[in-house]
Amino acid sequence: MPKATHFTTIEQLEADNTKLHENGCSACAETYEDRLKTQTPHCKFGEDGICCRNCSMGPCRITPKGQRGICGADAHAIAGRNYLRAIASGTSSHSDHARELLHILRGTKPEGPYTVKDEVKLIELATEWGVATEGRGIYDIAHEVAELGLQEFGKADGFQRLVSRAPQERQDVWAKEGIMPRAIDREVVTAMHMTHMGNTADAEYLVRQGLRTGLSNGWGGSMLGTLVTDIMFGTPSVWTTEANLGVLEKDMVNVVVHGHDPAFSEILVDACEDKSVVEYCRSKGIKGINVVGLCCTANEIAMRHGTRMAGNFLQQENVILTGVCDMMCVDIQCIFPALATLADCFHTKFVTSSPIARIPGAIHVEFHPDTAFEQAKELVRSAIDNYANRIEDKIFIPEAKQKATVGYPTEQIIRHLDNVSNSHVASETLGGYRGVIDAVKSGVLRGAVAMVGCNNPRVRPDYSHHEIMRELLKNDILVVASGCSAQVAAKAGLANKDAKYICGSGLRRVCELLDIPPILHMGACVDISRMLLLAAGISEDWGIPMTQIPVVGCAPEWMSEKAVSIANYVVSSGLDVYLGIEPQVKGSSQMMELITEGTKKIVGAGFVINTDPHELVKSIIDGIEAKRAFLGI
Ligand code: BF8
Ligand code: SF4
Repeated sequence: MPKATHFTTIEQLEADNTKLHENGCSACAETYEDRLKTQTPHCKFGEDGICCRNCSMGPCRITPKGQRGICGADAHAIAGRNYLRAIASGTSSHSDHARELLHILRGTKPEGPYTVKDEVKLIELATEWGVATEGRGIYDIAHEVAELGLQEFGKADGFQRLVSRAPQERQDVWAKEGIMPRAIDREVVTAMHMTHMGNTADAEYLVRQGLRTGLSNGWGGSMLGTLVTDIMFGTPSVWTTEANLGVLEKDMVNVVVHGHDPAFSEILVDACEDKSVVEYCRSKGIKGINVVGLCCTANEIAMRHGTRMAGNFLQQENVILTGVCDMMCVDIQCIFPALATLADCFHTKFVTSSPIARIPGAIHVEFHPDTAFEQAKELVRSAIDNYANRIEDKIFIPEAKQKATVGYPTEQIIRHLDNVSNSHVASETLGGYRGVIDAVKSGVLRGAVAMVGCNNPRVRPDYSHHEIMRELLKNDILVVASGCSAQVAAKAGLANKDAKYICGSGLRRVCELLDIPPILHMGACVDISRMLLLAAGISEDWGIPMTQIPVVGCAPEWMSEKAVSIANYVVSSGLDVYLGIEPQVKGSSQMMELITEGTKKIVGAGFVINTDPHELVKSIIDGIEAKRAFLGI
């Protein structure tokens, strides 16, 4: 068994963080820790979700003496409307990301820069959608599939096509409850319309539209995003890589890609490997180019190239504070506007690329599909030129990094299960998820948890993820992880095959047999759609509804509106979601009841909220055991 020191503790991560902060202070830089002080305590009305500025009679807020806004909206209406608007925004973000990718797929051509890499996945999707494939060129098919995918956003009639991938039981529930997702834009627009002054004031109907809007993300936008990414850049496979700030190199040009859009990061990774660019780097006497990822982009490129991961959300400033980030290139979502000013305190070139995310002080280079590769090479050359501008006194690279095995989309999980024969854990009948289901039925595995979401300075960053994951592993509960949660696992050394040594004996046996780490890295936040398909596959192979499988979701430090949308589609899909940060609806007793208990009556699942990670993980384990007891296993 490896020593405890084999894993990186939260205390070690925090010590590095403190040193980096000091490094920043000496460079007159300000970070989120400084700004947090000026924003604490937070506005109570905002925290409770009971301020409204949906019209200019307001803003209105609910107080003991003012129980209604000027129009008469009460706390429930106001909190419900704010909540639904968050879901609409989160759904827009994931879905617009997918839409951009579909536009690129529509323009793919054999000579690139964007091509079709996974033809099998394209043909599968084309067949599912009734697109003729016989005797047609692959690009012809890709363009028609892209066209149909784009129609999922604005079609006048019908529901999301990918809903047909959900178990029939779920589809029946959604149809019966009137929450079957229509066109994605339609659901978002309806949510915005419902929350306009003078429309819905009944919290239940706001929550119902939240479920429907979330579904248009999970079984629509996000799933489309994942599929199209796989088609254009390849379905991920297993890679061993490294994670944490120690992946930055003192004697190499560090190019950091940050954000979410793989169409951007893939091209940059290619540009960093381009022969002429590498030669240019050597001509300057520099050892090489070190391209690393941040946030969800890190997950995307790690799973397709083995690219190393510099960190998650709250580490984005730390990357610049090391003093060796020669260029940070960002696209969309979760990018601190603070990075532009922070970069000015160091030598870092901070480059934005998307018209959706313009930031004052940044160098803006708008990428165009046809010229993307040339633009990317130009940027990397400019990063190489910038290497000479480093300021020696400001350099501090924490040493901490851990090995991580990443890249487990559903296809990989099935492949691993199929590779096992005559096992003690899996049944004789292999194929699909039978092996894992038998392991759960026999109790070797107790269940599985999808660990997702961000880190958040409202709590001790990364701590909740860390504590919860370790406890789950000890209790023979398999973890699948995505987004910033997956990176906590990677940084801590828990996405490493050696992490089996801290697992319970059952999970350890499964890891040994399948040759997997106990935390399966499934990708970025859009890839939570992969988790939906995993849960759907387990439910169908088992022959029980999704609400009954001992699988739940957990977002212990969520912060973004995307996370609110995700939580809604996971719950709508029948899986309980455990939250460690309270949704901003606390000022409404009705809303609190609706999101925890009310949705159980609609979709059979709800939120469990607890800000103490140890209590939260206990309730997760109890929840899984209750599901097992119901099944009599
Ligand atoms: O989509 S987990 S902080 S990086 S929102 Fe953002 Fe949260 Fe990280 Fe990716 Ni997801
Ligand atoms: Fe106030 Fe009603 Fe206007 Fe909201 S919609 S700001 S509660 S008057």
